[in-house]
Amino acid sequence: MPDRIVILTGAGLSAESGLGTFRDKGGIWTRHRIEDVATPDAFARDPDRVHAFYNERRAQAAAARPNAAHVALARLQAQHPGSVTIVTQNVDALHERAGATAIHMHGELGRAKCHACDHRWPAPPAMRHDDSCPACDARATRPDVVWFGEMPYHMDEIARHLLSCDLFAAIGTSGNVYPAAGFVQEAARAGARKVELNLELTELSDLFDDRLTGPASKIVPDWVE
Ligand code: BJW
Repeated sequence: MPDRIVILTGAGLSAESGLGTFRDKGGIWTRHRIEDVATPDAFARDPDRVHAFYNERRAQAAAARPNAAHVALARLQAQHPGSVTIVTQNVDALHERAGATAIHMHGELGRAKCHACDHRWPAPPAMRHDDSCPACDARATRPDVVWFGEMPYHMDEIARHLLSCDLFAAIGTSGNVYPAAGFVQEAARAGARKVELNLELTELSDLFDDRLTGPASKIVPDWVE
């Protein structure tokens, strides 16, 4: 078992928990335009529409349960304390509910953020943009998620982990969105072995040393064993 493992997870990990992916057939971005719900401009133009989109997804995520892949990753992390860093692009809390800790680079559905002062706090099940901020009282509440054009969270911490890892795994992510799509190359520069676990090959597959294809609930537990 390598000393330092970084695992990047994406929407495919939670697909079998019933949460839709973004770019697969029937995915979220085939039903909603990114420009309408996932940019700062969309929020400025029509905050009610953006909140309706995220309130629905928050309810779906609350009803979902971790699947065998989340459980296997939590077990791996528990068996190797301090060695396994999970970086997730997912805004659900399924890693935590399986017992793991994860770095949420694209934020969390379960948190709210003040557009005026950047204060962040646990989100109510249904949020409105005129809910007031507990820190500054401004009525400018938004979901604490990272939209296109915004800086993902914890980038310095993630870069440190990538620069010192021996093994990098990307699970259930299409590799369409940067900076996460560039992590495999950062891990390569660190001399890490790279493995991709996905339902199918992706545009980035050639950058990996090993490729495991199949549903996450099957291939992740098998890989962790
Ligand atoms: C299964 C499975 C099963 C299915 N088992 N597998 C060039 C041109 C123009 C713009 C850019 C550019 N290069 C970079 C940019 C900027 C932009 C970007 O990347 N655009 C691209 C479209 C090109 N990026 C940004 O704006 C980011 N910020 C930024 O870059 O700041 C500057 C910066 C630079 C460098 C360092 C630091 C900062 C922000 C991106 C924010 C993305 N936000 C979203 C929404 C989050 C909130 C929400 O959830 O609503 O994040 S978009 C969406 O995509 C979400 C996801 O986290 C993200 C990635 O999607 P993911 O997880 O890969 O899902 P899918 O659906 O794409 O793929 C699912 C995969 O699962 C598939 O491969 C399936 O095969 C597989 N699968 N079922 C296993 N059962």
